[in-house]
Amino acid sequence: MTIADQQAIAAEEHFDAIVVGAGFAGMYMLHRLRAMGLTARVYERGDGVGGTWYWNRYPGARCDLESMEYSYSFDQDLEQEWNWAEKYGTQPELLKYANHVADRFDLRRDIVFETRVDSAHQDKTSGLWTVKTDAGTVATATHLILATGNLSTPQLPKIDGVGAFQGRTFHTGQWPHEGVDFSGRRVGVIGTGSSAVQAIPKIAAQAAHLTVFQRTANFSIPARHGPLAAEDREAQKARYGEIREAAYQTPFGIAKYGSPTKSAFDVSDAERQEIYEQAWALGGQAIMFTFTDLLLDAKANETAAEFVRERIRETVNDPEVAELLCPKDHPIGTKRLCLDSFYYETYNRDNVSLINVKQTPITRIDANAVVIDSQVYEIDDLVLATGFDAMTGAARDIDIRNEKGTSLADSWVAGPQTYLGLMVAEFPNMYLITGPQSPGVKSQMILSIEHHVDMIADLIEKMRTDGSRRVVPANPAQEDWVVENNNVANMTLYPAAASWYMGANIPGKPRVFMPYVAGVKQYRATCAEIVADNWRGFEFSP
Ligand code: NA7
Repeated sequence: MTIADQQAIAAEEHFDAIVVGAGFAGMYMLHRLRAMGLTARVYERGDGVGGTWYWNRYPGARCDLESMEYSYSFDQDLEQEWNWAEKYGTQPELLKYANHVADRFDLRRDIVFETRVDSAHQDKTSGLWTVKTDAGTVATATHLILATGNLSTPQLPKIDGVGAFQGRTFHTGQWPHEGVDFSGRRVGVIGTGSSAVQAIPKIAAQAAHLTVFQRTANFSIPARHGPLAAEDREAQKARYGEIREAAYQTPFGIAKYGSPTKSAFDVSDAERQEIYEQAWALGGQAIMFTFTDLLLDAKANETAAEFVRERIRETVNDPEVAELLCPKDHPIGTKRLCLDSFYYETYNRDNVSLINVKQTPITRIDANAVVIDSQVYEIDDLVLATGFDAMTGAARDIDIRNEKGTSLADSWVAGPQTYLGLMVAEFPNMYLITGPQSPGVKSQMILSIEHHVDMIADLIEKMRTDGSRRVVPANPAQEDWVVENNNVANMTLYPAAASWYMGANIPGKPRVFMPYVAGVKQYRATCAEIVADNWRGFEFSP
């Protein structure tokens, strides 16, 4: 240990809990810890709260769940006093909401901004976590809580020359706060996931020319968003408790869409078409909630997939472009379903071209162009809508070592292993909020965040009551949960897609299906049963 290290450690502060990240998860966690009378410190990379909604400021960024549901439920006054202006919150509106929550609950005084956590090492004698940051600070804590987000580590594509581009380069997940003016510019967008699908219509409306480089066509459904009428909002507020309760009883934690009751083949072709037409007219995720077997049976799925392809063919004037935009290599809903506003219509504009990079990938990026074989596409600006090292990237980026010196990255080398997506065997007193093998990304995120935060608070409370200082999941319980997670996934069509749920978007990342997809209702019931059985699978010690 150097003298500087010794001085730093001598000056260190101690907290009951250190929370990494001040997005929606970190903020609510801090609020709960404080209410329990515990000391807590939150470290946040950005200079403000909001996580996803702090970083993803690209044009058109908005939530793909309706804001009346995608919002905190933990405080009824907060629910009643906040007025969402639009059906699907825009990024600025969601960020404003996050800031409102931070102010309302006076959260900022325990959040250290513009500070990245570099390492968290657990002492083998005391069991305390020592957390070091890029600001050179050192602090210890009894509990380490990773509220680091599932889509928070932007992925730069491994394309030759990407760093040598001389124009402006933007990643959708690290968008400049002052915004970007594309007027008169030739813009290239790489990627056609949710971020690109939202950004492309906006960029096309401004740029001189937009070239979209598509590797995988994605299914996108019109969001049909618009202002949220005051009477609609107030009617929902009047029955907010009921809406939240209904959400818990659904697979995806979304009350708006009730659980379907029929198979796609329980109805005639004409009836099925009519049901899809209605869902299409409603927009949003509705189509995926029409039949019970859309994510279980390939033939059932294909009926919905083909319905959407037909809408694409109807919308896009050039039949070749339309065909290129029709997803054919994965069942609908097995990659994150995109919601859009005039995405397919954008390809009817004279200033937009679509380039297929599936069979022939981008060869390289030059100082002023994207090059594919001998084709040179000159651009002024490059937008990388290339996604994230999802679900495990942020936790793996921190040098986390348990009391034996084993790193989390090493123990997850073959894919993440967790108990309930909440804790990791052999990593005592370390908690994940909506970690892999929990419903998180396959649910209304804020609902799942609140569930996990409440469970972590309950665990810590139980330890206080019992006089335990250490909790860790037992290995067999974790192994069983990992097997259960895989078994559930293998009963569905999800593993059929090369998605970020599978780690497939990151070269070299193990292909393991990460979210728990038996649904929110099932997951909550399992957790409640485990807790009632005296936290079965968790080991507590003094
Ligand atoms: P996604 O959904 O991971 O999309 C990334 C896109 O970038 C996707 O179309 C990728 O194609 C494409 N991509 C990535 N690397 C390359 C290279 N090298 N060449 C060409 N194309 C590439 O990220 P988003 O930001 O859109 O959305 C993330 C989540 O945020 C979303 O699901 C919502 O939950 C919100 P691929 O499909 O891998 O072939």
